[in-house]
Amino acid sequence: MGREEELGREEELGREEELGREEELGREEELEREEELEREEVLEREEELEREEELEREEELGREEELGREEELEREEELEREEELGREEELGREEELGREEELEREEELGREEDHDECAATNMCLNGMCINEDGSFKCVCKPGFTLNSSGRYCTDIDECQTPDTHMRSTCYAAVRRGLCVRAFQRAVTKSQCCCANPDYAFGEPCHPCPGKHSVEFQALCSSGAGFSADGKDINECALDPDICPNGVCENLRGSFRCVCNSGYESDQSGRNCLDIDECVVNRLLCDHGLCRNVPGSYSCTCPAGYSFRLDTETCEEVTPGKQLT
Ligand SMILES: [Ca+2]
Ligand SMILES: [Ca+2]
Repeated sequence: MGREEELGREEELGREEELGREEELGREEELEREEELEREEVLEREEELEREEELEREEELGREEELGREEELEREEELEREEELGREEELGREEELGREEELEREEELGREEDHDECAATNMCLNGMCINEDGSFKCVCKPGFTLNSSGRYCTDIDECQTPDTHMRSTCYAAVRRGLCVRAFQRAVTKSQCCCANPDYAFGEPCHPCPGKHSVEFQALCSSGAGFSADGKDINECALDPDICPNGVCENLRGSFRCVCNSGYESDQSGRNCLDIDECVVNRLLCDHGLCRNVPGSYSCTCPAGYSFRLDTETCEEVTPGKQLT
């Protein structure tokens, strides 16, 4: 009896102890789990912080880029504003000039109020009205021409007129598409091209219109050798090197070359050609060897002969004669 009770109690105690241990174990496990959770949470929070920092960094970079772009835009806008101001200023200046011109015209008109013609509004437009006894005269501004009525000036369409007051460079020739031998004096197109259609004119330069072209006829209405205003072109002044081996002589509508000795002019009279003395005079350098040289000739006499200037021949050297 006593033993059974004791056994029962022991069993109970054992069970209780076991339960207590189990409970303790459970609590420990729970604690471990909690700790792990805490660790995980911390890690998660750290990761989140890192991500946030990265985002912030990215945002900042973005902002900086945006600022850079904004600055660029601002700079561009400023440049545009400056350009516009420049344009406005220019326009303003032009307007002012225009106003000044108008005032000048008005003053001019005002001064001659007592004389009727020039006082009329728009009289001698684009020009200057000059009062004369019982009459008047319009003097046009450059680039304008008097209208057939004589009462005002109209703009000259330079594109329609073959020659203008514009002066530029005249070139002696065009070689392989390049204008060569520029003349020093600036001339008008007709002063250049009507002198010689082989010339070239302008900057950039263009070959002159061909001799038989419509353009040439329009440009050189007075004919070759004359400028558009009908005046003779001084070819010698235009091209100082026009007569190599000669002297240029200006002629009305033309020119000619007066050749140096040893040269003769060709049929055109505009070129000086070397004379081949050896061919012209077969007796030249008799007994010797004649050699033509530009502007002259030379004689080579054989041994025992010497050149005599008076006869232009090689003569046998005789000791007796040499002494005399
Ligand atoms: Ca001439
Ligand atoms: Ca010669």
